[in-house]
Amino acid sequence: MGQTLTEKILDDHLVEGELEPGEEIGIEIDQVLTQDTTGTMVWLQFEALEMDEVQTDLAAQYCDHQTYQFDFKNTDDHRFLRSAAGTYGAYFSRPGNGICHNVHKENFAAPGKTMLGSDSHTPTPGGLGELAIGAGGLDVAVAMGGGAYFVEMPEVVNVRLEGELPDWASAKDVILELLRRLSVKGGVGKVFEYTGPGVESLTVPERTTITNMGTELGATSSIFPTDEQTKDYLERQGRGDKYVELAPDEDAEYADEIVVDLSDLEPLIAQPSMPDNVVPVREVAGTDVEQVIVGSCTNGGYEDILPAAKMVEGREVAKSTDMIVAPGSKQASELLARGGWTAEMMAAGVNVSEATCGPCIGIGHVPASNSVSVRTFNRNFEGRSGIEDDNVYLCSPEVAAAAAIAGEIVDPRDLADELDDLEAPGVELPDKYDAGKADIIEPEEAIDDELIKGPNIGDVPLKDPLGSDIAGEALLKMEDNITTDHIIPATSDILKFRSNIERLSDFTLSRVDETFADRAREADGGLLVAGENYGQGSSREHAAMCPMYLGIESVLARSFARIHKANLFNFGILPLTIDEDTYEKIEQGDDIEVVDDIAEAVANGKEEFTVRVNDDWEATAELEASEREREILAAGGKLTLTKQRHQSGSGAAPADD
Ligand code: MIC
Ligand code: SF4
Repeated sequence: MGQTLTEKILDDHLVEGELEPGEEIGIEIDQVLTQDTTGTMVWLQFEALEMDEVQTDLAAQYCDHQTYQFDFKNTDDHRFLRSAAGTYGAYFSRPGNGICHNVHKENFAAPGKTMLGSDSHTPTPGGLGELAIGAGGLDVAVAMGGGAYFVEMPEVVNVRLEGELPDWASAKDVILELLRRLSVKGGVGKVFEYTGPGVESLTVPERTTITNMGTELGATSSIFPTDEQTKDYLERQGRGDKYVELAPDEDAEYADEIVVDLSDLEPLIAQPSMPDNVVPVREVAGTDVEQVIVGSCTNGGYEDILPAAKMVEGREVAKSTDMIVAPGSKQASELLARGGWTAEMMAAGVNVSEATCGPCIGIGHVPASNSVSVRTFNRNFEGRSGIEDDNVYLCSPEVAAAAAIAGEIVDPRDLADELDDLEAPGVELPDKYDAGKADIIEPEEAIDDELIKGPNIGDVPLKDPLGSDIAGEALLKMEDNITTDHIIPATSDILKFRSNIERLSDFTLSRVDETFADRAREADGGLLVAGENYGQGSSREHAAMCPMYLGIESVLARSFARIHKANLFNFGILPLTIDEDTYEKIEQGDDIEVVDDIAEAVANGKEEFTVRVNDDWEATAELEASEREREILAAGGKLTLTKQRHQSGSGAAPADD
């Protein structure tokens, strides 16, 4: 039987297990990516593991989320990250050089390689045939130390693309269409592999928009084969030597097939406040728009901003609407400036920002109260923009620019009918991505050779080994699709404590219940109860670390998002799955006891646990965990376990993890 492209790359990197869907596999990692808000913990953990040097072919540290450095704590974090990259041998991308996924795509992404990144949109370079996976920081630290990465072998789904995109439909509409059909849970445990005749019509930047936002489906990764488009893109980036031809076997078998006829697509938009709340733009046309932002790792490239710039050229943004362009990278900014496009946008009334994630997580350009913001981003979770009860819509740069011109949501096809000189801008790549590299510090150019820690940089918290009892109050009962933005929000006032778990934990679940952290401290721990897809969204391990710090011992949920579940294991929190009846019956404030000698049961491979509620009724909860995950839980977390092994010399380092 032939192999899918995903299986081929995994096979080439396999160090443990078999490529059977659902089985745990260990793979070797070639490249590692970290960014400023997760990176500090990555390096603190790397330090705690007593590693000397990065062991992967390449590691890159980006500073992209909080580049405005509102607080010295952010600047201290950036300085620490530069010192860590220098000390341990990673590339360092300076604040303002751009978003990790964009800068990585431009400079390092390579077909056929594996990558692990401490950011959920790490799968972006799948658009160039790299198999890239998002993970918690500790998994990234271990991989950087040469350890294998362990993940459940995903099902590989064939997304067969047919036809070609019509005018005004874009790559964003491909992924919005998949979200419309499959929902934010539709990709859990899956890799989406794109095939079919429609692939060749899509440029690499269009492909990376799709692979980037595969994360919103909950997917483990997304990948395209390589072809002339890939070669062409790499050559224009001056990296033609990295090209490798990659394709699935003709008789490859997929777990499922989804057909998308590109020629049937029309401009789509995700309504507040979930990326899968997708409708045709025409359905919400006429909605007043106060703010439009073009940018982010999904649509912040040169090729994304150029269409918007062409649309506003020679016109004015509606007086009732602010339009902001936040490029995904300095390369994009520089090319737009050299091409005269920045001046055109400025003349049209666009506010051109530095290259940053910023507004995507509520850092700058927070929308006004009761207003609508239309963005080319990938997430519109409630409150993420920096204001509760926000109304954020997600769409393509063309739909965003149309909204900025009209001051209201409008299908660009209808706007083009109205304004007879508005033409579909199409997709255009520059002849050469000729831009400076001054903001990348190579390992050989390192400025520092020891870690520089500011006063806000704390220690990595450790948990005691798993005990025999887990009992306590159900401190919070939550609904379906709780995001890590709910668990630990990312806005500026909170983000500055990412390197200081003691302070950060004060904000745990504050978006769901402001009293939570105080109650958890008072109760000296307890349990959490949640619906489906608990922990979707960001990879931030802080969403497990902070509850652990507050004494949370177990989460009872209908189902878990992949990265968050791994993070719960890594920080020694027992993730138990419950059925719908149990979920419905448990109430916040109930006393819950997991009946059993937990440490022994976990170590012995027990899958079903009895949960006793209020000493009154009982239900069954399941632990779906590999042997490795059980060991991690028993030890009180992955850092403790890895350190123990390191010290005892028992096959030592993370490589054997
Ligand atoms: C996000 O988009 O939510 C982030 C901010 O990039 C996160 C990383 C983080 O929380 O630092 C992600 O996607 O993993
Ligand atoms: Fe940055 Fe937003 Fe992309 Fe996360 S989703 S990496 S915050 S641009």
